[in-house]
Amino acid sequence: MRKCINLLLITIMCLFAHSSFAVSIHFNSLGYLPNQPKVATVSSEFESFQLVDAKSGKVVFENKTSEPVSQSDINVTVRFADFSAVTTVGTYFIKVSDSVKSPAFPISNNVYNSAFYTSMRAFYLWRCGTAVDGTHNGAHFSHEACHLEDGWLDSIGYPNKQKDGVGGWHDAGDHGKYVVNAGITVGMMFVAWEQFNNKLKDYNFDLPKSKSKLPDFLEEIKWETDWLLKMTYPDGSGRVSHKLTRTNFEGFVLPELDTEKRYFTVWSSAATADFVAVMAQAARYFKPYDKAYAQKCLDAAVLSYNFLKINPEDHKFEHRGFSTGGYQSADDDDRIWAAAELWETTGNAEYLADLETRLTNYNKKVDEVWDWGGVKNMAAFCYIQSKRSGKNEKLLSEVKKQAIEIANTIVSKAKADVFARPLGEYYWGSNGTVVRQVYNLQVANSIQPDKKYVETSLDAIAHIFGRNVYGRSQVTGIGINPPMNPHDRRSGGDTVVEPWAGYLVGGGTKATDWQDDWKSYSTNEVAINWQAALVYALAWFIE
Ligand SMILES: [Ca+2]
Ligand SMILES: [Ca+2]
Repeated sequence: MRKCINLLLITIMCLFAHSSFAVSIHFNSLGYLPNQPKVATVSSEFESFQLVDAKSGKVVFENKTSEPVSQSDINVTVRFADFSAVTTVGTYFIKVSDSVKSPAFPISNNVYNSAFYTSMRAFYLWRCGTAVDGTHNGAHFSHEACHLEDGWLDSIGYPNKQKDGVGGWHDAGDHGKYVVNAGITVGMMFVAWEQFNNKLKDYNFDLPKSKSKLPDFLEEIKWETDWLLKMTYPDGSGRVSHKLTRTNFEGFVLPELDTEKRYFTVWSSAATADFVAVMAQAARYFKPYDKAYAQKCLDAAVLSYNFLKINPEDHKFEHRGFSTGGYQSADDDDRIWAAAELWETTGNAEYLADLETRLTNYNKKVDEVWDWGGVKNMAAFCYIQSKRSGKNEKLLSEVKKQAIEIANTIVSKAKADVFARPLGEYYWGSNGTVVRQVYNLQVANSIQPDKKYVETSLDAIAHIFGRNVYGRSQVTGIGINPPMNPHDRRSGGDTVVEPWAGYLVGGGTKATDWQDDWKSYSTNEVAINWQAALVYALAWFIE
């Protein structure tokens, strides 16, 4: 009954939101950086526009919109309103007629800071094995300590035995924990740390008090790496369980109400390789703060790498009655990533040889579209950006060339899309790839700096926060008319109307089929892998 009342309220709020905002104007509702391009997409009937200072009411800029442009996959004809000439910090709105104007937005160097805080803090709110609570815009979210029995070993040959698997983050809209998806998630967050730690090291995410001396950003990642260390088999072999879940998905309840037994499942070589990669990264980035922990991570990475070396076949996850997320993936990309990160951490020639052999064997060394099922880019980009010597110059220049070509393709796709979407296709979770491609663009920019890579990265973020066909933010609690009904068990299971804040939803699986409906797991779920890509993209552009 409570749910019915919530849904009714939400419906009323959505109707109100729709009627109060002009969706004739599709823009980045977070705002714009002063010295970067500023473009909105407007309905084709508007041939001119004004930019108005929200405080004084004065028109600070006016111009014609572009010629009309049509796009068939979303069946729209639109024009562009370009106000890049305005570089003065302030709060503005776009006006296309006496009655049609956008909500106010800032032009400032810190327009991404608050979204970055909230989207990174979302990981804390995903913590399993502990109580969490947080407030966003006056709404309070909390759950009690959960899943303290994690987990049971029956599935891997130890009937009625338990082992400590408490901790980590819930994976997505469900409460399960999956190593393959944790891999790309933590991997992207460590890349953010590698590249932007000057900005991140002093960032405070209001985490619970702890004795740790770690910067908050690393402390939150450690919540996950601590759990990952528990996912190895108890036999000391270095094999890693594919996941820790129930046999089937739980209902739409808060985590502490999900009390059915959860199991360590059988291992897979993809999960084991991703474990190696992430533990090798952890060894690098925790070393300045905690040498003992870094060594523990490195030892775990080497043990599992050596296990994979003597077990070279692609050992798939066997479901054996589990119907929770499959995360089934061929292991070649995971193995090359493992080799890359171990080389970057240790400089050991054996790992470099493994990496270079595998990279040589790929014709396509860099991917345009990628997610948990294909992490080759993590290896290729580590190789490109590593400062270590000894690289095969011919191979390196080929990988760089391909990275540039792919980035140029991404740029051209954004330019061809009326909402500057840099990804030319739609599928489950494609919002995550829209922001993950920012890593492709960052790598290209590091090889051959060009403002088009920076601008397309900002286009990707703008698309997520409102410059899209819906004219709506794709992140709960942030930006214009954000999702209210994500496929998220915490949001569905509590009595708070607003959804848990800061979460990127998966987005349409076709150009116009996104539904803000909790039942639509294929378009409106939340997930750690997409979230990490959002955190990465925003981290580049925070002040
Ligand atoms: Ca894979
Ligand atoms: Ca709720």
